[in-house]
Amino acid sequence: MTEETDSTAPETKLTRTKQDWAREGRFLTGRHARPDTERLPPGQHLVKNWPVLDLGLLPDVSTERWRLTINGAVEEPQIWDFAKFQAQPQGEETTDIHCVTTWSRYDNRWAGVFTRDLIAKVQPKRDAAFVVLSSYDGYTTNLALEDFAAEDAMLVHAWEGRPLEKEHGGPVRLMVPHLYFWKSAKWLKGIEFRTGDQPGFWEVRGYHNRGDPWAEERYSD
Ligand SMILES: Nc1nc2c(c(=O)[nH]1)N[C@H]1C(S)=C(S)[C@@H](COP(=O)(O)O)O[C@H]1N2
Ligand SMILES: [Mo]
Repeated sequence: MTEETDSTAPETKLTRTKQDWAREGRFLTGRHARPDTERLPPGQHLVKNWPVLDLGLLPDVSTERWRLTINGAVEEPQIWDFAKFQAQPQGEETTDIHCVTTWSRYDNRWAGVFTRDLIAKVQPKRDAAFVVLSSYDGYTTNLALEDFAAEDAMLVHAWEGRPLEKEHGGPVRLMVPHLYFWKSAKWLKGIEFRTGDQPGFWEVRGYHNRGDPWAEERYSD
């Protein structure tokens, strides 16, 4: 098992359990569906509440201390404090979320900055093809730039008209609704644009590199 990307993230009992599930192929139905015909992806069930799932550390990042570094293969690297983040073009979106542990939650109303606006600002270099997100709890996750740039993907600071709760990644988290929710890093600290891919915390522990819920890309083979 390679662990070069997450030296600061801890191994907990839940981490080990989820890693076992990945090895066993837990929850796999073997069914494929299309997002335009089936709103609920295969093997998922709906929840009304919003579960909290993370490594079990709750980093204490106030809006005063929060900084977001955007760097790597970009023309205009940024370091944003919360005021600078709030000064970016703001948008709203209502999306469904799908966790690999099989819960889905419909109609979450978010406010924040669309990744496409962030991308326009930093101007990725021509050969940038991936991003790696890093978080204040030591978590990391990777996405193809194309997935990160999805039309409805955002850096969110509010949910249902209220500031995003700390348990759910406040002050600012990623929200990429077309992929399993482990790609949506909470307590976002860094976005590195890269020419090469670099699997993150779950991706090196047996989770799929992309994580499309409708194709049931839960685990790597
Ligand atoms: N920083 C960080 N982000 C994270 C995680 C984490 O452990 N740390 N867990 C991921 C997983 S596995 C899921 S399912 C979602 C859960 O988000 P929620 O707790 O707001 O439901 O956050 C994702 N983002
Ligand atoms: Mo998850």
